Amino acid sequence: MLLGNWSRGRPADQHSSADRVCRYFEVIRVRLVVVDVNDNAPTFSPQRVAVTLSEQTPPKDLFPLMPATDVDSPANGVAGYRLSVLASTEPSPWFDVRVTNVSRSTSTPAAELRLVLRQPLDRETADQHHLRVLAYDAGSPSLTGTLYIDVTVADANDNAPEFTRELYSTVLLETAPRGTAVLAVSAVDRDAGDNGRVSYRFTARTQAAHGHLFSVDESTGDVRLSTDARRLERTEYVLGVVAEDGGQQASVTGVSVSVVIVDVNEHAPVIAVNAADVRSRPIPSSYLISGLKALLFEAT
Ligand SMILES: [Ca+2]
Ligand SMILES: [Ca+2]
Ligand SMILES: [Ca+2]
Ligand SMILES: [Ca+2]
Repeated sequence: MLLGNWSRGRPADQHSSADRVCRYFEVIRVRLVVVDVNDNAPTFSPQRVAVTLSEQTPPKDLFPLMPATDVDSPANGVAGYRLSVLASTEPSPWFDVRVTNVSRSTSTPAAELRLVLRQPLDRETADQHHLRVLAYDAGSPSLTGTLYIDVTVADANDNAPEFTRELYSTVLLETAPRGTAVLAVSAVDRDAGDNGRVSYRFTARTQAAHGHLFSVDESTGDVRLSTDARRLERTEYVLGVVAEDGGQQASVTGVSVSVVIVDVNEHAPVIAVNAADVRSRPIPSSYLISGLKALLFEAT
């Protein structure tokens, strides 16, 4: 929009003789003022950024963003920013944007724009956050520009392995041979990569006391007999098993495994009868029955 005013030069009769040739002309000074209208929206460059943050990043100001620019006058320039979740347009519980060092002297009033973490992240809850930052100007109607932010949450070793049971127990027949699978323990770690890779071992005490009788598979958690069960001297063994993740600062969790050794009925009853007594005289059936001696025993 153009606004203007104008002014005439000196009257012709006051001009010098040299000016008389121009007597039929007048000098008009025109001052034009261009009045800005809001015909430009705020613009981000780039329009999409990717940010990777550890899930242990403390909440505070972080990650500077390039503020939007608006080539209109400050009156129609950038007025503010709004951050929302991309999918729902709702505010994000984790992120916000903050403008600092605002200056109205240029067409880019926001000197600094920062992505702000409002609360701790948890990769196991959400490993990606897709955000939208809307820059709006002060014009009427207001125009907007959009910045897309893709946040990837990097894993930290913030979970210890968890066994699927609080206590494992089983029974083992005394006839079980060496190599028999006693049972399998299992633990789950919610972290990713090495932080979530679980390995198993006996506690130092169990390894020292019973490591020659039982073994635990490092990767599967299978507990096996390392000898024939007949060579076991106790009727019950309590083994301490540890699950450990592969993080640089490993987390460990322990569990008890109870193994009870049970007898096996390997020997049939033995009946002892005095055959001579049976042949020498008639015996009532009731006597015969009462004279039988049955002995049930088991080898030890
Ligand atoms: Ca504008
Ligand atoms: Ca976590
Ligand atoms: Ca872990
Ligand atoms: Ca984690």
